[in-house]
Amino acid sequence: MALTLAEKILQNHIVSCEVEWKKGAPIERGKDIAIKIDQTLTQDATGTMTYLQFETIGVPRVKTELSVSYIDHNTLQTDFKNMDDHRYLQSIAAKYGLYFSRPGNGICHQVHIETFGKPGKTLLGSDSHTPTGGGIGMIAIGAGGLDVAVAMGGGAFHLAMPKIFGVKLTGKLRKGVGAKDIILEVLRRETVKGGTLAIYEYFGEGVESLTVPQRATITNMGAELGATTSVFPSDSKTKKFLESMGRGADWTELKADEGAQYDKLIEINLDELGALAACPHNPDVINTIKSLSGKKVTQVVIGSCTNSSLDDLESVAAIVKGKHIAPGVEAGIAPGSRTTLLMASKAGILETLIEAGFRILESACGPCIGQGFAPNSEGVTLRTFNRNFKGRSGTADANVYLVSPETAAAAAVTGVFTEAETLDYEDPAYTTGTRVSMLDGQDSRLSSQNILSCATNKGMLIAPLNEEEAAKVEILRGPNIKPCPKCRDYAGRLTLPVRLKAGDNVSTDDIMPAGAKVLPLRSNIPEISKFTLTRLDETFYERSEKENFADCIVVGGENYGQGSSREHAALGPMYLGVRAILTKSFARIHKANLINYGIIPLNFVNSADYDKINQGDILELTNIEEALSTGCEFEIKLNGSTIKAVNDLAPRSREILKAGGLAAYTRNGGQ
Ligand code: MIC
Ligand code: SF4
Repeated sequence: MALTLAEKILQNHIVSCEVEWKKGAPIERGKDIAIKIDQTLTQDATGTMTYLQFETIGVPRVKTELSVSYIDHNTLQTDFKNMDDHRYLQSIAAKYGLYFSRPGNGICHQVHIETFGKPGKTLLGSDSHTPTGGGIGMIAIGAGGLDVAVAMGGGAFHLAMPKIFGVKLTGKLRKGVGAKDIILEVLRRETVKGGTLAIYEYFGEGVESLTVPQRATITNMGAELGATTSVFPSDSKTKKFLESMGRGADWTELKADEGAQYDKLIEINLDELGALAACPHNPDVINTIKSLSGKKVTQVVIGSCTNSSLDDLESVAAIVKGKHIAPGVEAGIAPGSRTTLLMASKAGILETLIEAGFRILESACGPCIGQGFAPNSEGVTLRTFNRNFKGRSGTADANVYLVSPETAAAAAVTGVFTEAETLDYEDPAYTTGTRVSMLDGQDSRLSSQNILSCATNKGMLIAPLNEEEAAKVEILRGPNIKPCPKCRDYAGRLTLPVRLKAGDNVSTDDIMPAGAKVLPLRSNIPEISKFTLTRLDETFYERSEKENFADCIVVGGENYGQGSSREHAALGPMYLGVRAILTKSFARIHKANLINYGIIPLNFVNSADYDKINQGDILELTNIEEALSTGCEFEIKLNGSTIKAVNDLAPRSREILKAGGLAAYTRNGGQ
């Protein structure tokens, strides 16, 4: 039977499955599968909670082939807290056999693909943009920190067998149109919830024309589709990329079987694609740059794990060369990794950017997570990032547009939305009519010797210690690092007031904001819980405190919990008493995090019931015990009438809820 590439990699890693399956035959979609995880990654903002949990598992050393702890989010150090976290994470890496990527080495996803990613392997990361690794043919999945901790301890990762959607690319991108425009086009068609419980697999002749960094832009932002992950084949381009990085031996060829069937087919002709933008305030509010052209821009920021590769910097440099940032615009650029920065410096790209007036930012998440470079009030900011949720930039009334580096560069020099392809400029990457990456090692812009010397300069990466040395390491804990709180005890029946009723597309930034003020509290749940749901209701914490943090429920609309993998968006509500969340639908990672922390995720059988509920109403969950034991629908009483909620929980998820969360379930011997 012909299989898709995604299914082949998954099948190579399956350790158990809810239904019977035979290798080589398709697995029923939606059924719980458990896969072996080869590699893990964490970043500092989710990492501290991950390792606090990992410490409680009690294994002396990580059991994966490779685990890496990155510092890239909390690098704005305004007091002791962030650096204390860095030191804690470094000591953990030393003790438990992980690589440690020091602050300044770059954004986890960019560094991982350059340094560690391998075609055909599985990667689980405590960051929603982990699917970046799909750009080199990995099955790379974002998850909550507790799931990553379990994987580091040797446990399998459980997920619902995804549907596999095929994206067939034909043609070639025109100069001035970016890989970002491809994923924006997919978002336009599919929306932020179109990819729930699905993998997007790219194929077709158009794939061959895309460089590895371009592919990684697409798989990175597949997270915004709500997808489990996205994947590209591993071909000759992948081989050249890995060779440039000094890792040719890590390459294997991978592609779908001839005649593989997809659960859905999307076709995009790259010849016809123009520049696009995701408009305020959601990544699927797509418009053409043509229709926005002439609109004034006040800020441009290039960077983030989506668009900060050498290819991206080169595209920008080509457009701004010999020009200057327009007077009404502030512009910043953050190379995604120190390796990229070094290469950009050797290739003369950095010089062009400095001459054009860019402010060169640290190789870190920075403005993408609201740490610096906040726009002006009511500002119009063009960013090459992947998320534009209201307030995430640090300015509540700013208008954030997500665009390609090409569009960002064109706006930076003209001061208005401009289609890059309407500008007259030379791009050395396009001399042959298709983009050739310097990382393909094919041309003279940067010698392969120079590329290799940058790629192999690894002083900012600390390798794991041997077991003897590791045993001597002392874990360093700053005063802001507090243990992860315990889940509330399981109850078979609950009477819950509706403490908040929210609308559609509530993001994890709404549930637990990031930004310079809140991020340093990621290791301290009692403190960070004070910011729970403040974006939607500033009184949420105060009201919870007034109720003595009594049990309660939150009601939401479609796609509740989209965005980040941060478990803090489950931990904060849990700490304040939220026992269940009733919505029209959930985003995948958030739903898994809720289950891991003992919060029951409920979906209306009939969405119209949403309108019957008001904030302050009392909902009685009368049959929790029966629903979790048998899998029957949940019954919720409201003023004498019954509302039904779907029970689509896998048997293992139901057991986790009954145990009072994943930590307790694992302690009791659950797999
Ligand atoms: C994000 O882009 O929202 C983050 C910050 O990288 C998060 C992780 C976090 O909240 O720490 C993510 O995407 O998972
Ligand atoms: Fe960092 Fe932004 Fe990427 Fe999240 S989306 S990992 S904050 S760069």
